[in-house]
Amino acid sequence: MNTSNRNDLQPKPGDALLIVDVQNDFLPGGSLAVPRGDEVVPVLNRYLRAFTAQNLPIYATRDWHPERHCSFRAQGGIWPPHCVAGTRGAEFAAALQLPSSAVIISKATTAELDAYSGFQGTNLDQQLREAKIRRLFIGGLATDYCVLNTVRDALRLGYEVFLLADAIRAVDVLPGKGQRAEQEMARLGAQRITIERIGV
Ligand code: VGL
Ligand code: ZN
Repeated sequence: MNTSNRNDLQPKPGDALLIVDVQNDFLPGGSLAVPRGDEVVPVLNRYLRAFTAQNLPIYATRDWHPERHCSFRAQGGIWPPHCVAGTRGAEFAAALQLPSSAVIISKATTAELDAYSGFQGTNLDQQLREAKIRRLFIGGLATDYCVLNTVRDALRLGYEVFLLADAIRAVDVLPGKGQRAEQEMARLGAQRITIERIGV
């Protein structure tokens, strides 16, 4: 570990934490379980504490599908049914310590459209602009789908992006997909960090 970097990235005004889809269906035991997806929760709780301690805003996206969503196999999609709005599987992980002030962004809420990015079909960009956010600290599930697409859009929209490398996990339907997604995000300009940089 590069200890010279320890503590050099204290979150400051203009920063926000963006947590992607840490929902029961993406955790072990869920209908679209991400291997070791539960491991992101305690790490994200540390990022959450760092941001709440500085009174900085927290955004949490959630996959929030109707019952017969186009991404489900029965509708010709590639996924088992998951994150159906209002079900237990769509709830945030119980152990994730989201403050009541967290802004929840629901996505892919209509039957005909899928959205892997938290910016797609939502007002997330508008809300971040109104809150004068310029740097986004992004972690959650899954590295190779919703994290990748959210990071890609964030960079395209001009945000500085820190990818929380210790708080992401991949579905990895094909081996190596998670690693390739991480390489792609770095190539596009996302900066990989771990919790030590934040100093908590
Ligand atoms: C996701 C597959 C299907 C994700 C959402 O949150 O990464 N993956 N829907
Ligand atoms: Zn989905």
